[in-house]
Amino acid sequence: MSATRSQELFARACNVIPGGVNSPVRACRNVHCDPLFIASAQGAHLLTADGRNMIDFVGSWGPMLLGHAYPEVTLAVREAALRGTSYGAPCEDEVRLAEEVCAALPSVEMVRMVNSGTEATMSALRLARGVTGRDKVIKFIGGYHGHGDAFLASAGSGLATFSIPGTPGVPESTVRDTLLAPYNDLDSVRALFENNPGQVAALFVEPVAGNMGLLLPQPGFLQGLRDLCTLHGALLIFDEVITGFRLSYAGAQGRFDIMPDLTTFGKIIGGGLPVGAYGGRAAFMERIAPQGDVYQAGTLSGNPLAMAAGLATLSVLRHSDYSALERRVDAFVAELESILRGKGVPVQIPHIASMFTVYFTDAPLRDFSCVQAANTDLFESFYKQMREKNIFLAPSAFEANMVSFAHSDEDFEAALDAARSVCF
Ligand code: KE4
Repeated sequence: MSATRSQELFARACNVIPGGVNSPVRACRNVHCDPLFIASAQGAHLLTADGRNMIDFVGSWGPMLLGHAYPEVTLAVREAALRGTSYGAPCEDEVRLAEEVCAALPSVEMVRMVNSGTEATMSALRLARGVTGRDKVIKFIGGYHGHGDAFLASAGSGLATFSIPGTPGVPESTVRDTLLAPYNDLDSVRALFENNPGQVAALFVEPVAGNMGLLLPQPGFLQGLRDLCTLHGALLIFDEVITGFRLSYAGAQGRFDIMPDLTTFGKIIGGGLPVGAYGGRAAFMERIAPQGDVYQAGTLSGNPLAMAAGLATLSVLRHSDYSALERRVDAFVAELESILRGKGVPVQIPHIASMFTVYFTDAPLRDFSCVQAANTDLFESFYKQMREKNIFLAPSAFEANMVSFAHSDEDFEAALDAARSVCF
């Protein structure tokens, strides 16, 4: 059988790009598949280089909450491009997007735009260390906060997918200040603070974990983190790169009514263009150069096209019915869980708002060790069969699937029909 266009492109890509992809998880190695190359996307659908029309539950790993090529977003980017692609000087849309983010989240009084979630978390950590004069940082095993050195100690997402324990290239001295606790384990966090008195600058948490697959915070967990950080003088930093503007228009912090000291953003606030941001109380943010002495910079930060895409996206989301979408996802997940359980396999599908992950296990899902115990062979079989039926799921058991406002009832039904035909 002749090679598909995707296979031809992947073979060429592997000659000039490490692993043939520009981000590891896209390589689909965890499910022993080759990646599908995408030619275009519209709404909840992807068109592959071979002309396959697939229903997309990855959503570019989060940005595409409105769906692909949303008209207002595409028009805004097109019009911005006609005004030039980068100025190296401030523009009005940077102010407008910053004002919109601050208006949406009571904990954010000031915000700095950067170009990725990784830049946002790296910068937020530097700020926390600058503000507190402390070096240590607490994160959760399986939590992923981008590929900044300090966070690559038992990280989730791509690293968990490849089971890479830490990674070469990160000096031991760097991760020595990174303290690890199991997600949902307040006692471990309390012990870390007590064993490192006055040394912890910040605690980073994904308020809903999206990089171990989706794991929900147990009742009281987030408030417990808030209380411990306050007690020990550390900054509570919510990494809302995924959950920001997805769990609600006020993110996870709005949904769970917790006020972090700093928040990191990405994905949705760029509408698919490269944007990250970090923000919080003015007293902290004013320490960032040039107003303060904590340095952070970026040639393309606040890029006019990215700002236009983010503004257009948020202007629609501000009036979108998140609850209605959540009710549709709840119904879809309940039916999917019933279909798969009917095939005699252990399955759980934790979900919240427009995110879900399919775990093949009956064990309680509390932290990364629980996720690691799930059956990845069943996951791989499920993934491959769904992909054959043109359902594009996240190619890893350590990722969350993302639903958009563009997913129709027909899209949900097609995914359920595909699941009904799955054999284990
Ligand atoms: P980026 O540097 O990839 O824009 O953001 C890093 C990041 C930070 N914090 C959280 C909670 C994140 O989820 C991410 C990135 N998410 C992964 C997938 N879950 C991006 C996909 C990829 O690495 O290709």
